[in-house]
Amino acid sequence: MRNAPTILHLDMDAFFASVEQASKPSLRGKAVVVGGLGPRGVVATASYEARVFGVHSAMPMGQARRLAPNAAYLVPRFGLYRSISEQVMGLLRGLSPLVEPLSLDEAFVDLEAGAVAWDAASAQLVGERLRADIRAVTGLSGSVGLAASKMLAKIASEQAKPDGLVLIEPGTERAMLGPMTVRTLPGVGPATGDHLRRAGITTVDEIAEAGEDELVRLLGKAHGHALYAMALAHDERPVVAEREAKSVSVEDTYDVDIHDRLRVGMEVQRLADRCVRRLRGAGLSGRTIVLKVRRYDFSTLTRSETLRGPTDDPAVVREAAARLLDSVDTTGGVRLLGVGVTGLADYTQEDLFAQAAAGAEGAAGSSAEEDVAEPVTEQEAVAERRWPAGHDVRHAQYGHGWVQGSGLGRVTVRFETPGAPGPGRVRTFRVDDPELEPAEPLPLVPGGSVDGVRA
Ligand code: DCP
Ligand code: MG
Repeated sequence: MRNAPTILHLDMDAFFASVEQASKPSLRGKAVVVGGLGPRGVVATASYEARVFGVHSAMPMGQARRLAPNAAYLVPRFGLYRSISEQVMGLLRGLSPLVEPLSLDEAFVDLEAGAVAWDAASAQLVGERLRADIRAVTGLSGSVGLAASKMLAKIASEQAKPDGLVLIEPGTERAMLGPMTVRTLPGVGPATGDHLRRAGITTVDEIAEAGEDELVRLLGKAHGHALYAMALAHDERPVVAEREAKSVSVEDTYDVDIHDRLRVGMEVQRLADRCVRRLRGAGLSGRTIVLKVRRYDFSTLTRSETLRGPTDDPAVVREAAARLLDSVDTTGGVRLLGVGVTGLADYTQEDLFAQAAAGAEGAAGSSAEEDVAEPVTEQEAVAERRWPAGHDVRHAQYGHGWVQGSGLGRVTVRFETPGAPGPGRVRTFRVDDPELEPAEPLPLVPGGSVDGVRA
């Protein structure tokens, strides 16, 4: 491990919700929940004001509404989030060639490789300047962690939240980690935490005391070893800019089309196992499971499901692939099948046991995008699709605004734009008002660009 805190981890604060607050002046300082608004919708994220009520990511939307009935409920605008993410990642790439994005709002940066920092003082300066630049370019706040390893940099940014910076001085890592709960370590979620607690292990120090053999006995070889090393603050993983493999996949073409549904199912299970062997062989795990089916007439379909966190568990991949297959019509026969895993990470971030359990119940969570709005009546459905809550509109007379809500043939719009000093006026229209039309998002910062934005 290096001896200077020159690995930086950035994580934007309440990312989707902060973007919505920045673009809608009336929502600043308010409880905002972004996610799927249909009956099976889940929370993608909640503003810090909404978190006070207990609302958090991955919670069913109905529960969020019970906890925070007065919050603003908005449908995600992924195009806008992606374009802001690109601005942020651009700033990071200005610091170093070694930038490793983990998601839209999170990345590691190796500052030493960029020759912008070599010790604690220079790293701290770079981190503070980065936070200021992010605010200037996007209008948003991000939290920064600085440490000598990826694991600790990520723990530091978590401690820095919201809107802060934490630097862990090399040499102080073990003393700092020791009294912390095991849940601080990557890969330890509620279920793994429970499992360890039943064995009398609740703190990081207790993992170190239990010893490696005991950890392996409790959690299996791969995860036992990994967790023990992390408890000792050993983490040599380098920041990697471009993953060699963006996905791991396997496929088979059949000489004779397979007609038997059972046989198709068995082939998919076999491919899932092979895919996981490759994944594990490369020391990777991934978040999105992809099924590919080429039918007798050469029509090719891909279906994917995104889990809450990366997995390398064969049972989870097999179950996801089977669920995906359920949605594909194979009458007529198939000539090719494939299973792949994308969204790769080099360790399993989410709770290992919980994920297997969720997978088994079929609750692994499809992406929020798919869960958006499933309203009751045909007419309502059309209105909801055309006027999703939170999306931008333009009115011929009143200008740019966003949908506050729709129903019963009406759509309510608040006319306000990102730079405005205060909340804008609200007006209600018929859903088929010819003067009202969907619009593209505006830049969050005056003069900023939202090139290529498709919300
Ligand atoms: N996200 C999601 N579903 C989840 C978790 C996150 O769709 N289960 C999305 C919404 C978040 C974004 O990814 O805004 C970033 O995830 P984070 O875990 O970093 O959460 P936030 O940025 O929202 O909050 P924090 O301030 O805790 O980082
Ligand atoms: Mg974040």
